[in-house]
Formats: sequence, C-alpha cells, structure tokens
Amino acid sequence: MKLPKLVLVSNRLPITFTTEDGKLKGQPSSGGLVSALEPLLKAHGGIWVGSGGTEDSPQIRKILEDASADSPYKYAPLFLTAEEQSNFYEGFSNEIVWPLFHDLQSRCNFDPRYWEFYERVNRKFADAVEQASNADDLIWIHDYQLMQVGKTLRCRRPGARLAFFLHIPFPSPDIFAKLPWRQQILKDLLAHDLLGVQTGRDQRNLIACLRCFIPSVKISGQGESRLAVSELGRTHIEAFPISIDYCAFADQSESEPVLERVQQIKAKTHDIQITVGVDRLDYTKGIPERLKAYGYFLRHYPEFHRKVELIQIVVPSREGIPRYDQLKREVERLVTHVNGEFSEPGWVPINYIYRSVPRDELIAIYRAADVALITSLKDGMNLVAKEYCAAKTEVNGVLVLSEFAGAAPELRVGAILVNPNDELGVAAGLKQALEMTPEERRRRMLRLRHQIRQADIHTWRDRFFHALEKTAAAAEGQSDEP
Ligand code: ADQ
Repeated sequence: MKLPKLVLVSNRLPITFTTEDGKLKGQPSSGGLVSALEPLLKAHGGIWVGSGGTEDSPQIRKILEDASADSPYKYAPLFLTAEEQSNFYEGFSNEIVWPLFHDLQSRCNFDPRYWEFYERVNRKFADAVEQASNADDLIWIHDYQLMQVGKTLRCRRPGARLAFFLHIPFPSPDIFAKLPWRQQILKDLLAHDLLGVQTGRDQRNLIACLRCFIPSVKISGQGESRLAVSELGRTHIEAFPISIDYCAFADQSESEPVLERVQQIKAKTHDIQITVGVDRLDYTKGIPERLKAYGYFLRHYPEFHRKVELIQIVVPSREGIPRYDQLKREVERLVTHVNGEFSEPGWVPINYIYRSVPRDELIAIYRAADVALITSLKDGMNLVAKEYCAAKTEVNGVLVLSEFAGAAPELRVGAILVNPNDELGVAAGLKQALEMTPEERRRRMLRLRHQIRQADIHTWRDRFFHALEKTAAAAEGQSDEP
C-alpha cells in the first residue's frame, strides 16, 4: 500500500520537559496515546505537531531538534500561554470532555469561558498544522482536545485529507446531551473524511448522537463502516481498536536485562503470587475501587495472607489539577489503610510505586506478575491489558479485566471480566485468577496472545490507512455507499 506523507497532530508532543539540577531535560512521555503512536511514526516517518508546553525557549527547541535529528520523524511544536493551557486543557478538555465521555457527568464543570479557549486553542493548532503541512499530506488529528482543528483546516483547504481518531470512549446520547456545545462538536467532527473510534460501542453511540442532534444527517452502510452525509460533507465512521507493538513487547520481554530483573523480583517474593496494576493516575482507572476490592479480598480470604502481593504502579498525571491531587491522596490513604490492616513482618500486601518506570522495569514486572488486575470504570481501550499479555512469552499469567474497558470485547475469551463497581465481584475474580490451574492459565493466555498478535498496532495503522483510501475512492465516485 502506498502510504501518504503523514502529519500527526496531538495535544502534547511525546516528550516531557523536566528540570534536573537546574538543567532542562526532555524525556519520553508515558501514556496510551504516545505508547501507540510513537512506534507508528518511527516506522512511517512524517511530522508530529503538538504543544511543547507553555514556555517557548531556545533550550526546548534545541532538545526537540536534537531528539528528531536521528529520528525518521520531525517535531513541529507550538506553545500555549498559561491562560490557554489552564482553560483549554485543564478546563474544557479535562473538566468537561474527559469526565463526560467517561460517563462521569457529575464531575463536569461546564464553564462557558472554557469553551472560548477551546475554540481559540484549536484554531492555534490549525495554524500550526497549516504551516507544517502541504496540500497532499494526510493530516491525522488525535483525541478529544482537538475536535475542532479539522473544521478550521477544512474551511481553509477544502480538499485537505483529514482524519481523526478518538482515543477515549464516545458516550451515549443521554450523556452527550448534557454538553451545552453538543451540536457544534458533532458538526466539527463531521469536517473529517474519516472518523475513527475505539470500539463498536463508541461507533454506535456516535451515530446515535448524530441522529439525535443533527437530524438532517443521512447515515448509510451496514457492518463495520458507516457513512454520514450532511451539508458539511461526507464522513466515514468506523471502529479501529488500538493496539500495541506486540513483537517489540515480546522481544523485550525475552531480553537479558528483563530476564535478570525478573529473577531479582522473584527471588524476593519466593512463593508469593504477584498481582500487578499499572495506571496513569486518573479517576477513570478505578484505582481506589481496586484497592478497596483488594482489601475486601484479604479480609474475606485470609488463606491468601503472605501468599499474594499487589504491585500497584501509578504514573503521575495532570499534576496540579485539584481533582487529581485529591485522587493521589485517596490512593495513598487506601494503600496505607490496607497495608496497616494486614502487613506482617516479612509481608506487605501492597507495594506502591508512584512514578514513571523505565520500559525494561515495566516489562519485567509484567513478566513476573501472576495476575494483572485492571479495573477501569470506563476506558477507551486500555493498553496495559495488551502489554501484559504480550510480555507473557512463557504463556502463563491471568488477565482480570474491567468489562468497561474498550479492550474487553476483544479479550473476553481469555480474560476474567469483572464489574469494577462490584467490590465482591472483583475480589472473586482475583481469587479465581490466583487459584487457576497452570493448564487453564496457559489455555487462556494463548488465546489472548493470539488475538493481540494478529491485531497489533501495525495492523491497526494499515486498517486505518486502508479505510482512508476507500474513503478517497468513494469520494471520487460520490457514491452514498461506504
Ligand atoms: P491512557 O489513559 O494513558 O490512554 P492506557 O491505554 O492504559 O491509558 O495506556 C497507559 C500507557 O502508559 C501504557 O502504555 C503503559 O505502559 C504506560 N504506563 C502506565 N503507567 C506507567 C508507569 N508508571 N511507567 C511507565 N509507563 C506507564 C488513552 C486512553 C486509553 C487508550 C489509550 C490509547 O485513555 O483508553 O487505550 O489512550 O488509545
């Protein structure tokens, strides 16, 4: 397949800037979007447009230049003012869209000022994309912070090739209806030629919202791809469940440093079964719910005392936003509470790590862990579930997965699915996983690994580009069939 030149657009560039000993440093960011897209741009080349933060400085530009010097893709940074960052990102994106799209409407703050800044910053992104791209490039915009960039670009370049991928869930009409700017956002999304969402559930919700709030839109097509035709244009809507670079995870899991680290971890845990949780600090990940369920599990199944340990890794995220600071305190309180109630000399039931850990270390922990416990209240996909299985090259280990993660439909055959709001159910799922025979673990893990291998990040990209080609061909023919 001939691939077009790619201009990828996301809120942040995949580099985070920190100051160490008074010196500014850039390091790779953690998070699902970066984990998924970085290998893709590495393989394909192109330009990554995104915010470099709120301080434009020669040092930051130099770090970005150096980072792209040996890389097949280049960075095109833009910079926001502190006021823009606060109202557009912390405000509209994370106090409105993020909770609403994760069905947590009571957490929304529908401040109209946020909307002004959302529009303003999306126009700023469109300016940056326009400067960084040519008319023939494929402009691929990512995620909920940038739902209006395509609309501005479409006005300026009517023939542009515009695609959008939403990494988070799309809510049902009852929930989406709460958004004061609901019709505008839907119209903005219809500026793209191709609109990708994570799962069939998100596709159905988006189409139901279009039908409710833009009644003039005509939806056609059966099966996977649907076509929305309106006075705004023609938009193909399809689910593309995002994935990981399966082979890269599996290979790294077999590497010498990882194997050595696994031995060290196991030497310290002896006959204790390790359960692992790995999350960005976010209330959608259900970390307090998991800790409470784990406390319940230890209270009701004392036979597992000194036999199980939960390694809970949390990567700091959205620091400075009050709700996230509160969540951090809540997680720390629960860890202390459970450890205080059950610890004994030589056994601490929760090993809590609050930092970003290097890839080798993360994979070693996945590999050493007997169970992965994922309890998202709602999640676009959840790449940790797929990373865990890819790292289990010994074909052991059990995945306990929230039924509200986007990964659940794909992984339901091998995983134990749980409702994260059901403390008893999660505890029972964990017990089932810990008691599972090696034969059943192997049988389930084989199925999980097979599923993830055949639908990895490269397949995801190819499916997306293939859909784009079909979109272009259909536009030439102007047929109303997707
Ligand atoms: P996230 O909400 O960030 O992504 P997720 O898909 O689980 O969620 O990805 C988290 C990533 O961060 C994983 O690649 C994981 O390895 C990494 N990570 C987590 N904790 C870490 C730590 N302490 N140290 C180092 N790395 C860590 C968003 C959506 C998801 C969707 C992705 C991709 O919210 O639903 O799956 O985008 O589309």
